[in-house]
Amino acid sequence: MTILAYDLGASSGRALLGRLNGGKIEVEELHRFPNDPVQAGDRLHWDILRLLHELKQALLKAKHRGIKPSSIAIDSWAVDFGFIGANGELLGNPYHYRDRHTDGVMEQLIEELSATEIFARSGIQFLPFNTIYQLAALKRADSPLLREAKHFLMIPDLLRYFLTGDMYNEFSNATTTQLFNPVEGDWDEELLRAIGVPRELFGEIVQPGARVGKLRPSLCEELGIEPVDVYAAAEHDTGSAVAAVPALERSFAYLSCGTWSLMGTEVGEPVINELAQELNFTNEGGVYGTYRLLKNIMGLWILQECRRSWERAGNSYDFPELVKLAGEAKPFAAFIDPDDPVFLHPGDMPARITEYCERTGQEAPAGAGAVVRCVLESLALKYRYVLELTERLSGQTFSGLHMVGGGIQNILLCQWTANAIGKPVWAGPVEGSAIGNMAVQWIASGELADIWEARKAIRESFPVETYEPEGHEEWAEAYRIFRSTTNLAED
Ligand code: ADP
Ligand code: LRH
Repeated sequence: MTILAYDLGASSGRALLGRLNGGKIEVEELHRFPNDPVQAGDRLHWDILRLLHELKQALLKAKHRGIKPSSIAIDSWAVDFGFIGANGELLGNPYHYRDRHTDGVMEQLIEELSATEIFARSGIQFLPFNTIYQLAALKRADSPLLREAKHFLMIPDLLRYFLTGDMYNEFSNATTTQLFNPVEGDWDEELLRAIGVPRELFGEIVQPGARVGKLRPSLCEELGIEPVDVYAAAEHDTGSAVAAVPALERSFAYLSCGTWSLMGTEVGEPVINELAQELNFTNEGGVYGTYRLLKNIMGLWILQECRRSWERAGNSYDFPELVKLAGEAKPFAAFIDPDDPVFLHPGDMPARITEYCERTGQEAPAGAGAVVRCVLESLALKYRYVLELTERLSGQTFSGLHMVGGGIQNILLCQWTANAIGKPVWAGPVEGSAIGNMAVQWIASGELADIWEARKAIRESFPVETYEPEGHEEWAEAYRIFRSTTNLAED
């Protein structure tokens, strides 16, 4: 039996086939496609219909190979959404969370409601692009979309609706809106009232593993395929990635390392207290009643944008080339705080790194190798900072760090992370989100008993590379300089 997982990352989308053979998982990439946002006038959008087209291309590729998946599920990045109107059609084109229409809205809402109230109701970290601020921005701009909207669907909900014709809001992604109340277990009516968005737009919330329809007859006819069951996975990609962490113990720390770096631990209950709010940690809903106590770190996005800038200037590098150049550059020459707001929006990242260094009294890195080294070392050091906060907040001490996602192909980043945290890094699997997506499908169909059996199967099926920490003294000294240069608060 073959299953199909769609994983839409901010850097690319992919469709993977999965098979379970005697407890071993086999995964094969069926289709990979770009996921380039589109700037249209002043607005930055996702190319949602192109993504739907690519989902269909994957179904056609499977058909041409004589493969009929027994089930399908989709996961993607969090927070973004589309609206469906009275006639069942998509209204407008979903905004990209890096669009600037939310500028200043989080601050306004905090002023109106207080951060304590918002955090107590949602348990979600304050990020300026959270759905709540996107919706508030649309309301404040008197968006015609909001006036006409009848249903709110997040990106995977929306694509799933296109595939099946059925509308559901999936739980893990719903929690990332900052409009879901984990204590009450439903959409938070007070927060919705405060932003002036009608409760009626928000539908039934289904858990990862729910069967949420079948491919709709018109689609089957269009592609010449048979109907297939569609499940809800943990449709937030980070939820799926953490489901795929091949941990052996219940207490573990992870870093989901892709466009974003998401670092934290899995907990049984959301941690909603003063310290969590002060440290700006989040409690995102996970699989089978778990929550992810974690913090967003800007991640390899900075490198992706550097690469795009250099490409525009006529210098194309692939990631392995950039890693090689970084390895040859001078160590610990300059540091950035990857989470400085200047790095959030698309743009000329090398120039912003230069500005950051000048602002903080450092000599700016010159040349691609030096820039990449600065980014990767700074990320590794930021990981140490956040890992220590995770330990403090969760009251646990971790013996090492699990890394999953495309970023683990960057062996320098893995090694430097181990060096920075002074603990081993266990890296694997690369396609964490897609594999976590599959795990939920297999648990739903009864082929795997539970998440721990799934994690065991993942551990036995994919190579996990261990990176032992090296260079303790020099990394400890680098951390001290990083902390003072980036002005990061004392723990
Ligand atoms: P997302 O799911 O957010 O799209 P991925 O998990 O696919 O992200 O990770 C993408 C990142 O992985 C890229 O930004 C890049 O830094 C890193 N990466 C991908 N391939 C390689 C490679 N061959 N060598 C080093 N790094 C890589
Ligand atoms: C990672 C991710 C992350 C969110 C961000 C918007 O892909 O889903 O968990 O914070 O995208």
